[in-house]
Amino acid sequence: MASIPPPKPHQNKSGLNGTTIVIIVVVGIVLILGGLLIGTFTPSIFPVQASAESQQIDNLFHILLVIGGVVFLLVQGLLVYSIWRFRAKPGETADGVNMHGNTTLEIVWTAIPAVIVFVLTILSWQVFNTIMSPKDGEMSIVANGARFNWNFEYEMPLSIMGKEYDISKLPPPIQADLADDGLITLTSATLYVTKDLPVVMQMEPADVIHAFWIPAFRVKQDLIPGRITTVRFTPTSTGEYLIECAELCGANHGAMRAPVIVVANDADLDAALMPIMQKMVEPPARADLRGRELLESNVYPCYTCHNLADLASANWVGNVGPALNGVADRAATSRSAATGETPQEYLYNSIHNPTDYLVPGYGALMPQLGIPECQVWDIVAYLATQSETGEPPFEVVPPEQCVVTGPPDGAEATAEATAEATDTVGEAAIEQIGGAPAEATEDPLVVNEATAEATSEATAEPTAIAATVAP
Ligand code: HEC
Ligand SMILES: [Cu+2]
Repeated sequence: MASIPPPKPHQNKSGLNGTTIVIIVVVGIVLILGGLLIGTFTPSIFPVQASAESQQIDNLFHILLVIGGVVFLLVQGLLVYSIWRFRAKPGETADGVNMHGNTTLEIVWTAIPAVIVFVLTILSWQVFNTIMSPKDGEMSIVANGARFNWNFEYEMPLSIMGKEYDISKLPPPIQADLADDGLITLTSATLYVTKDLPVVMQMEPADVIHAFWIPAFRVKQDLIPGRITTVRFTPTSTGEYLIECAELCGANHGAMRAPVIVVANDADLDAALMPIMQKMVEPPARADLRGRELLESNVYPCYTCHNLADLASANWVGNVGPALNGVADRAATSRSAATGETPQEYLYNSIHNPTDYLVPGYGALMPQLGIPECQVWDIVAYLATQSETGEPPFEVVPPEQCVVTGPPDGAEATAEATAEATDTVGEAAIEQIGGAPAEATEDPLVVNEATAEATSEATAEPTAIAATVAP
């Protein structure tokens, strides 16, 4: 039993001889050169650098790659060497040598990584601080993430329209928005930013955790329910890049992408945002057309969950929620029967309080998006047209504050004309009343005045038309 003597403890040689020192130095040089090679060539597979931050982050990452490369080669090298040098000889079955350890070695391999980690902490902290410190003249943008899209809110002056408006004739919600700070909040499905203009972006999700990620800017930050998170970046090259969601957030997470377009200067930014503001200050007179425009703009994530043939060209092909084809007929029959609501109440609530009533077979996936009330009514007016016949099976009567009392006949003429003309209301109205000067088509307010004049002679009883506003 006790016939096998315990293995003799291994004796450490004290001191290193000349050959060992040469080998250590040579191996060290090879490792560092290898790390530099890895650190130099790996960045060639990175995305382009399109922001000031991307340069700082890549520089830091370059250092990490060199250090990581050295450690990788050292560990893998020792592994391969040990497999070759210490493998069992044929017929050798005894245990290996019993090592009791080497205090010097342990101190060295603890101290070196500690110093490396300490230095990296300081460098990372510096880069993080530089990126997150407020910049002079930075532009403030709000980003909203919801399964499964992004939108971006800007505060812009009316002057980007490049023409004069009679503020008292603008849609009432726009007047209210202008009254506090002289700026209009507009929402875009594309993120527009200006080259060399620092951006500070504040973000909050409507539902679950998402992550805002622009690979070309090296910017990545989670959106956390109930909390506002911030990112800062300064674009440095014009062009179009991609925003992605980097947090698995549900069935259509892979589609949660949006373009970010870096324009050359302020004038280009104004020009990019102008069409969005135009839809707000010169909205179609008909609520259903405003609703359609809103849904078509893909500012809200509806299209990523719902399918709707009428908006197929605007990418309405989602299948997380029920298809909205014929939703007006359902609202008027089975849905109002199931909920005890009027069809318009049902549609309103299905958007505003989506989980109050769940369509049979579907879970509580639809978020409360906080869409302004009058916009919801515009969407309801549009959804009411989604019936078998194409005619609304019920009338949508929005509440008082979403209705503007317009001039009687002119309003109707305008509305009818708009039904035919698919583009601008103004032009159609001019055709309808006839004889307005050509340049008037440029300015909807002139059109409105012309319409009012034409109708002041008419004697038909006044009709209220819904004249609320897009975003
Ligand atoms: C994250 C996915 C998701 C998004 C985004 C979403 N919905 Fe829904 N929607 C659903 C689901 C799931 C249901 C069925 C369950 C329910 O009734 O809430 C539904 C139900 C509906 C219904 C009721 C349909 C019926 O047959 O009665 C309407 C109307 C509707 N959504 C409109 C919209 C509109 C408009 C938007 C954008 C403002 C939108 N949804 C955004 C998932 C979504
Ligand atoms: Cu997401």
